[in-house]
Amino acid sequence: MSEAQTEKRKRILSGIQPTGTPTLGNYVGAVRNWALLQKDYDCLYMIADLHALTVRQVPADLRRRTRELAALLLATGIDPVKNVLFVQSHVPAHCELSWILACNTQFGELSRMTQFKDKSAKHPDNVNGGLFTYPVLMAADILIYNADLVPVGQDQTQHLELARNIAGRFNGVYGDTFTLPEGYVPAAGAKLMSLAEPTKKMSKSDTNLNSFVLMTDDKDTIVRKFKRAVTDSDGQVRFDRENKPGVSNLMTIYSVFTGKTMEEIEAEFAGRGYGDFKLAVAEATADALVPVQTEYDRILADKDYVDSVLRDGAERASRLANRTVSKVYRKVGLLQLDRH
Ligand code: AQP
Repeated sequence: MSEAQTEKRKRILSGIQPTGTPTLGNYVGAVRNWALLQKDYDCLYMIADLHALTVRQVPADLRRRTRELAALLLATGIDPVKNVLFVQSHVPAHCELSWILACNTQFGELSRMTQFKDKSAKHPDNVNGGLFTYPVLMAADILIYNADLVPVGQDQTQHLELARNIAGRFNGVYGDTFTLPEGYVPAAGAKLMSLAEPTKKMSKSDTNLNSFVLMTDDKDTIVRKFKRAVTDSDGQVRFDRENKPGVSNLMTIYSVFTGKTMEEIEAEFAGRGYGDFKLAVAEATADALVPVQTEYDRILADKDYVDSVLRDGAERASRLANRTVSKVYRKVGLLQLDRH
């Protein structure tokens, strides 16, 4: 029995935004690990469509992508019976709790969030209130399920800290209500960088289509994108994030899919050009993605099945979430007619 099973199973909440087809970065850094976590934890997997609205979306695309994302998550092996897979907007309680938490969050705290500053700079024409209060909704997403653990990348640690602060403050004023969530760093996670600008994170909403590999890209596309990946002129396959970010990023990808260490990769490609190396990275990537893609096509063809999973997920998530909201409403003094 694993360590996590000897005590009460911990609860994990993870989310992904339907802002585009997930990239290799989303897969390696997050989604690939999710199916592994279900063995040891009670997992809730959320498609964060409300968060996606902080950036302008094409409505029809957002709707389509939400269903596609659900199918893709199922294709990676997430079991919808063992886990709760749901769409954020299908559980209105998130917004209800978010308001209460917003009333317990200071303007100054939100002003300090670096992601707000970054995203405002990236979308200067749409610095909306949702972008500013996004961390409060994220706190609600986590606290509403009393999640013990939240897998977060470096860019989200500040938001998790805020969620902990809000929870601690609320507990202090109204009595013990929320679990204080901890960050969780998956054993086999890695941050992948853009293929076009390797000092920047690989992102699904990047406007440069050559900057990412999508989880649904076919082998020819994958080969083409890796061939174009920015490297350097010194011609040596050597791991050095600082001075050789492009090559190091490709080595990270190769290492993830082959299990080889950086030293083994350096030895394998010593004296060979980047051409051979890029092709090997592309092949290892395509080999890893093909089984997921085959399963994805099969699952997506059955829309009724995907929708039934989401309906069931929404019901199960709502049951947990409504319980928390009801408790919070009572604690803050909102009149509930069905209570005495
Ligand atoms: N490049 C990456 N390397 C490793 N992990 C990554 N993640 C995202 N990009 C990388 C992880 O994927 C999960 C889901 O991310 P998200 O969709 O909620 O938002 P994000 O982090 O903003 O991802 P993107 O692809 O960059 O989306 P857009 O372009 O819409 O902003 C998270 O766990 C994240 O850490």
